[in-house]
Amino acid sequence: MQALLFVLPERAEFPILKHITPYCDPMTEEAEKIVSVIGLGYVGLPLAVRTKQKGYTVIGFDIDEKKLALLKSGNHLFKDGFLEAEFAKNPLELTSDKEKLRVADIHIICVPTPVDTQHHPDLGPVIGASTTVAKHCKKGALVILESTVNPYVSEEVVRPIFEEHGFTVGKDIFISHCPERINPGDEKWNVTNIPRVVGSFDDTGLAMTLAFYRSIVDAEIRPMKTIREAEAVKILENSFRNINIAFVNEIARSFDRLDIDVKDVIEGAATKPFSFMAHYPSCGVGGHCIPVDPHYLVERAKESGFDHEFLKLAIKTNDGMPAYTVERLQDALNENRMPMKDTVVGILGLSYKANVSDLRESPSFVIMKHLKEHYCKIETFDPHAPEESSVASIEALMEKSDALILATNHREFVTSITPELLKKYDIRVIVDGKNCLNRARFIDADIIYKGIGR
Ligand code: SAJ
Repeated sequence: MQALLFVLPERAEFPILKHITPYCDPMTEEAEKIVSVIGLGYVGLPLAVRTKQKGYTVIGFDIDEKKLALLKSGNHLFKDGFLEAEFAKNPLELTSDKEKLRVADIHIICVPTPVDTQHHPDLGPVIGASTTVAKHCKKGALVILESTVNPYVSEEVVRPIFEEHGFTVGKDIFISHCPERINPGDEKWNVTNIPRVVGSFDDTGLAMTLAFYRSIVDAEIRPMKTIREAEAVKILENSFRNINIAFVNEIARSFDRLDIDVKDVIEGAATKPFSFMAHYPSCGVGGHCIPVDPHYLVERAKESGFDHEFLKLAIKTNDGMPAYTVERLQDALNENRMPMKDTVVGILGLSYKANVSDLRESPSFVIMKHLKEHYCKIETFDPHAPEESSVASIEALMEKSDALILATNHREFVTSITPELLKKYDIRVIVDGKNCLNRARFIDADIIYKGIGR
């Protein structure tokens, strides 16, 4: 069992921390640590397993009984190398019983933070989980929010919930923020080795949180001066990615008119070993992070009287890529003297990114909306989402399709979508929404190939 000693952060920028004792655990120094993880999704489950692996007693809490039943049967829905290796070896106490949370010394909230149809942040899950913990946690406990939120949520939303339940932050409850950084499908970076940032309302909470993450993560755990800074780090890193993708999406649309292959140019620019970071154009930006997180900042900044014009333009640029992909199809069909109306378009890929089964905010569905507006007929196949596919294989899709849009660069498609296969099914038009195919081979085979920026 892991005994947790709290040590002061080494960083000089925190002189104030030097004035508190080297040991600041308001509980007992040698106390065993019981950790609850609230929300067992792609963030919470690996965190719970890693925490168990490092010797803690872990309570895995979720409100989804179906998910709990799946986990209790030894299965999960996440493509995560660490989970594949460690899930079975580190059994968790899995429950939806809130009473079981009372024994925990540390509660970690890992619930979704989606946006609604108006792109307003939906903090319902965060409020629900915080209220559950506030109603069922002991005095002296540490509460860590990992869900991605905009600056001020911890102080304007989470903290008041605990105060309304009789807690005094910094005295008998400690609240911190450690934004999650899980990258689904990433075989290299996972919960064990991704550096983290931590912010808290007070020095004790900061020291406790640093000590916990330093006991489970083999990477830098960086203390931030305030909890707002920690919230802002995650929003900044994902907004950075959003605007850089938007930039290359705009470049791609320009290069399509200039007959320049944007993928070659980006790879050329990437030979510069400094001051350049490659991002790639595509049929759209999906997932639960990149298209979503920037809205948190835009909406909160608006309340403070600041309008993120540049960030909003980037979001708008990315949101326009599915429609642009359909325009590329229309150009290709025109070249082949085919109408859009009643043409059967085969969509290769429903997931929002390669080699995962996650459909959230996937551009594929926006592409389909636009195709329907042009009275196209649609067939779909995604090997990672067979239940949502209209056919059961690539060949079945080819059989039914007059033209193709590759919307997700799953490894299965990169290897098997060839000019020979299209010829076999008499398909002469393909739009490569992820620029992942060999353009020259298709053109040499007299197939009308359109990429995004190539
Ligand atoms: N995409 C592009 N061009 C790019 C990169 C991505 O169009 O150059 C598209 C993808 O196809 C996808 C969407 O953007 O539809 C998001 O892709 P992503 O690779 O950013 O994947 P996510 O959404 O899983 O982002 C996660 C994020 N991790 C966390 O929020 C903890 C993000 O911060 C990471 O930077 C990202 O993984 C990553 O680097 O892979």
